[in-house]
Amino acid sequence: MTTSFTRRSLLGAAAASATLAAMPMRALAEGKLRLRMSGVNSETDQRAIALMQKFGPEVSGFADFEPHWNGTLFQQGTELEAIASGDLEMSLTSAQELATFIPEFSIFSAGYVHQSAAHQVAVFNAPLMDDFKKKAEDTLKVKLLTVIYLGRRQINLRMTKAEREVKTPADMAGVKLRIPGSDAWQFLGRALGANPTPMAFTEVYTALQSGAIDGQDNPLPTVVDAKFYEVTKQIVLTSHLVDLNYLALSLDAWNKLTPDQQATLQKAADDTADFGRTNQLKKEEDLVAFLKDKGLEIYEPDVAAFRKHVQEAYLSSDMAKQWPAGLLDKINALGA
Ligand code: KDO
Repeated sequence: MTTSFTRRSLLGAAAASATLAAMPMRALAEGKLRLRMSGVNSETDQRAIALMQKFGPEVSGFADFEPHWNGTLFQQGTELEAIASGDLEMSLTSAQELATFIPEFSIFSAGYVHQSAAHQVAVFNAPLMDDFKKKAEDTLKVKLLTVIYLGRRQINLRMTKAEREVKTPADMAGVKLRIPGSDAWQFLGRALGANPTPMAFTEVYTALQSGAIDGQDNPLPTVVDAKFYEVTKQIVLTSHLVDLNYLALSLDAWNKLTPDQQATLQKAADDTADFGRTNQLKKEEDLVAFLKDKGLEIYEPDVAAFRKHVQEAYLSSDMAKQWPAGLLDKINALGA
């Protein structure tokens, strides 16, 4: 079960860290800025590889990048609280997590809104994003450095296609689909027609193996990096969410840097995002053959039916009422 935390506890921690930020700059004078990062992904994940090959070396003149993968430092969903309390400096946060504190972020987590990796970049760099970045800084003391391409999420089931063929959302009725714990994520699971089951990422493999869940959804590279293909039988190519993370940095850490160091760190983040995106896109192309070789059945459902059902669910939801007027049109206009 994902460990959730209350808005109050997070904001209390942010206030505490604000006093820390007032401390003299001796921390930087004595040594390099410590940048602890926690992620639940594996070290073979393209995001981890890009961060270790690009970000770490590019900031090494003034900062020590300390990645901790596989959820070994903090559990999924607790990283933002850890950053606010000064126990962590970086994470791969998501629009779904941010929406827990800033509800309008849910628009960036809605199924079938982002159209491609390039669309994600255009949206993140557009003026429409400025207010969202400021709210993350004001509310959570977190600076969103760049957008990281996670991939197109697909439905991945334990059952064989003969046992459960999925053509439309109606075919997902009763399927216990694991999806992360926040409300925005659970909404997506219901919009797909499934019975969403909240669970931390690090528990998914065992739950698939034991049959505690019927399936999960993630991009193909994650299915391989987390070895979900060993305990599942089919992949339904819904591409229901062109998913992303935001590379999040403690604002207190950012404010300890000189303008030149900030510019170097920002470039390191953008280089990391570009490198990781290119490699993740290539992996997505290559892995269909790999997964078929592993015996999984991979096929396209009626994607139009999924898109229609998911978009109608979002547009008629209370969640959409929290989206600033006209924002969805602006996002769509930036697409292909
Ligand atoms: C997941 O838990 O399904 C998810 O894909 C959610 C993402 O936001 C991100 O946390 C990801 O897991 C991890 O980085 C593991 O790939």
